[in-house]
Amino acid sequence: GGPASLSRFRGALVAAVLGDCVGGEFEGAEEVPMESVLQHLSSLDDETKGNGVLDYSDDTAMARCVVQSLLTRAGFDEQDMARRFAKEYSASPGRGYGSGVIQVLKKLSSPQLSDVYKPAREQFNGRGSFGNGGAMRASPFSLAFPDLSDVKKFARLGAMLTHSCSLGYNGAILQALAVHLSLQGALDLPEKFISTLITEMEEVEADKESLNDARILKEADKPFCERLHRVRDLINRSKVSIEEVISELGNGIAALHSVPTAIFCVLHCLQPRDCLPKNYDGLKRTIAYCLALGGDTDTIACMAGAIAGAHYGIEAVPQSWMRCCEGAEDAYVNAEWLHKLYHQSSEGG
Ligand code: R7I
Ligand code: MG
Ligand code: MG
Repeated sequence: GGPASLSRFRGALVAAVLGDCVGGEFEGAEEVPMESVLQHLSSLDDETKGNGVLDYSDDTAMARCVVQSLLTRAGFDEQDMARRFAKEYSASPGRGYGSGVIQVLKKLSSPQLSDVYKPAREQFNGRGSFGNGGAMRASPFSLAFPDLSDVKKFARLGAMLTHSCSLGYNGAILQALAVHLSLQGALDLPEKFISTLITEMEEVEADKESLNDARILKEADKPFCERLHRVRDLINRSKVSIEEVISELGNGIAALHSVPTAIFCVLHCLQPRDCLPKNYDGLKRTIAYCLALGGDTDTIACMAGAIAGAHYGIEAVPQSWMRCCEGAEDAYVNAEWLHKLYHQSSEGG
């Protein structure tokens, strides 16, 4: 489809759910042989398997809250979104939430709370979390707002409801930027895609909080930019091993160690790769590659899935995978509502 087509919206939202559901199998694993990944993925083609056998985790649970809030309020409403996060957590606490964020979600459910950003600020001795929980649910912002500055502004605020450290919420901005660009067809020119991300993040990371957090946490001046430069170096190399990707970019639960990694996976899998089956198309390659990295596989596959899904569109999503994943059908339906909202806004209505 063309830029911002319905197919791209569906691809983004559905493939994010798929990444989360199929990635759950390997979350936290240190080494994942590609053989195990391919075995897991081919088991999804087994017709005798029931529908929705793979549960989604916190990644999708929170993304669904973001989607519902944006649609119901026809825009960003921090009170409404915070309430939905808290309600979702208390209804299904067993979705694999990060150990820190649980405290925030409990505080958010208090009816006395007036500043919904306060519980997040109290995390980790007042510096806030740098986990990837803000980034893992950032994609829907790119599907609701056509304007780049809105995408950045609301992805940041949406993340800050649980992640007030700049190394957390800037990861959400980066993820949202990547989905926004992919939706426009920007992955047709991968070099330009990565330079645009770097240019945008140069500005995002130039603010006082970001520079200060980076200094305190002993990271590079502009940590996400630095990682994006590493992504660019890696995609320009003829051969890259899984071990090098992990050591250069990471596969962990910090946003800094997972968002650039997800972006790399998408770029790397734009072409066929020797380690992946010849009959796999780009979207399947991307998800398989993410799982083979081990570590935070559900979240990296979820974020890469959103970016890749926005590029390849819903036609690239295997029907059998969709059938196996809880919440995939809802994502398919919600994508159309987001598509409407996005195009309403772009008409200036
Ligand atoms: O970021 P968050 O929502 O977790 C998301 C991850 C994804 O992989 C999900 O799939 C799920 O498995 O969890 O949850 P947080 O609790 O805010 O952050 C995750 C973890 O990052 C924390 O439990 C800490 O171990 C670590 N962390 C920090 N550690 C020290 N200092 C995050 N921020 C800090 C910090 O400032
Ligand atoms: Mg998860
Ligand atoms: Mg995870």
